[in-house]
Amino acid sequence: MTPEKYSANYNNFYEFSTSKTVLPEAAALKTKPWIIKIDGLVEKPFEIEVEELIRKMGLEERLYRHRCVEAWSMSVPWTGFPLAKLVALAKPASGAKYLQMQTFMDKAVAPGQRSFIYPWPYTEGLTMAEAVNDLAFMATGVYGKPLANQFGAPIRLAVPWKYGFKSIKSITKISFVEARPKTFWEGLQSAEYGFWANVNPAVPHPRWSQASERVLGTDQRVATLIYNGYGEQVADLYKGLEKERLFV
Ligand SMILES: Nc1nc2c(c(=O)[nH]1)N[C@H]1C(S)=C(S)[C@@H](COP(=O)(O)O)O[C@H]1N2
Ligand SMILES: [Mo]
Repeated sequence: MTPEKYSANYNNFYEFSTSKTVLPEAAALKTKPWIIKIDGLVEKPFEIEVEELIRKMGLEERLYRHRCVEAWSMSVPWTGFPLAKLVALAKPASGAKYLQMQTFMDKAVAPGQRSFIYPWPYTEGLTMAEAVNDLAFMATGVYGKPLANQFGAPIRLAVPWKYGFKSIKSITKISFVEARPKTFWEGLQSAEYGFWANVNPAVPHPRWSQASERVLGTDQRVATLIYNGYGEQVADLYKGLEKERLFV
């Protein structure tokens, strides 16, 4: 949904971001219990209910910049835990090179999934090195409250140095795999939304510039920063990968 539609319905981001304000389109999603499956190249595949996972992982808060591929941005105060902790819990085998994440598939809950044009369910992926970087975050809340359904309840990814579409919502499965997984948008339109999708002002989207961004809630456009300003923490992840399309 576009920021314009949100702001037409709600006074501010705080109001629509809290659990009190579930959008009618997202109300049918039942998040209790919520089972997450961990499988693939791990010591032993398992399933875990999200409340139990949160008890094991603990919660912390992170204020992250969020940069949409469509050139708008905002800051988001997430609650959650580093993805690295979940990777440690999963005990991946040495052959595991990537994480593939998947959301639920339920056409009654998400009528958009009835469309055959899209390769539902939504999937995303990260390299193991990206997943264990301290910035990669599993969010369970925002603005100090549990995520509202429309924001990816009960658990979603936040990778702030990448364009927002990488941050898959309502995760039900994480598979540790050897080959690079095909992501949802890559399958549809790889020229515009690739696997890496790192923020870079110097690499335009095929249909618009990424040089600057509109800051939601203000009239400002500001210059976009490489890796969305997180280069010090993540630039090293891409050494030796210069031949890849790192910024689309
Ligand atoms: N599970 C899931 N996560 C997802 C998506 C999706 O379709 N399903 N879409 C992605 C894209 S392309 C965008 S723009 C945002 C949309 O988030 P919004 O509905 O809060 O605007 O979620 C991202 N994460
Ligand atoms: Mo999107």
